[in-house]
Amino acid sequence: MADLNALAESVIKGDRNTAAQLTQKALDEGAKPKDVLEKGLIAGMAVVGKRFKANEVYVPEVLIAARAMKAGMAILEPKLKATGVQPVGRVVLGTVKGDLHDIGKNLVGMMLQGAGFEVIDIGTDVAADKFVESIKKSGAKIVAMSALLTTTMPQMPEVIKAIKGAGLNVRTMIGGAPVTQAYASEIGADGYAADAASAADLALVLNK
Ligand code: B1M
Repeated sequence: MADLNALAESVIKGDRNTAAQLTQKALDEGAKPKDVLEKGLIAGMAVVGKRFKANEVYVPEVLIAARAMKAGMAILEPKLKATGVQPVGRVVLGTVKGDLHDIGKNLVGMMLQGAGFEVIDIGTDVAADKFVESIKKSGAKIVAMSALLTTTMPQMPEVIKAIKGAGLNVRTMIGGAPVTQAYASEIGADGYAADAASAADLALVLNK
């Protein structure tokens, strides 16, 4: 029997070599790719997300855990595709126009992947029309925007306006250090999350 708890533990510890080895071993032993993903890699990342939210671990530990998860994902992904396992949803993620900060956005992306989403990361300094183009191209149902500057926050309602103008039916979520729930409500975003782990939880709710 494949030891998926040990795989989850290797992600929590950020041990990428063990995560890769245990992913391969689980597949060799006949574990279903979906179980390896959900009970191994995602389960591990969920624990890291909870600890991050509770300030029990910090950004470096999350980055190292995400690296271990990615090492396992690299082995698992072809098998998932071959067995037709679908991601739980698809999210377009970017930092808004004029803003080059990407550390928080990247963490959000990792947590979203850790929760089973396919993430289309369109980078930093992203104009409203590029968000719209990416939603159309990918068919994503959620758009996640990050802003770290008070001067770039006003780009968020611009993106929402462009999405509505294009007649797209997507849920919008926002975050970043200067962003608040009050601001999300003011601009008509569907959700706000204060940190990367909460962003993944929120996306799961918006995805329903
Ligand atoms: Co800049 N910077 N920076 N900077 N920078 C800040 C943000 C600032 C607060 C520093 C300060 O003055 N005290 C300040 C903004 C002030 C303001 O607007 N109120 C500032 C400034 C002014 C600037 C420049 C204008 C400086 C200059 O050139 N004069 C310039 C702007 C460049 C631009 O974007 N156009 C600039 C440049 C830079 C660097 C390039 C040097 C570098 C960015 C490197 C990079 O990202 N690749 C940088 C950095 C590193 C910072 C600080 C020090 C750290 C930001 C960070 O990465 N934090 C920052 C000061 C600070 O925060 N202490 C600062 C760690 C990261 C994990 O946290 O991004 O908040 P954060 O993400 C969190 C949450 O916010 C949330 O989850 C994450 C993890 O839990 N979250 C989301 C983020 N996005 C989310 C999306 C969601 C949900 C949650 O849903 C979609």
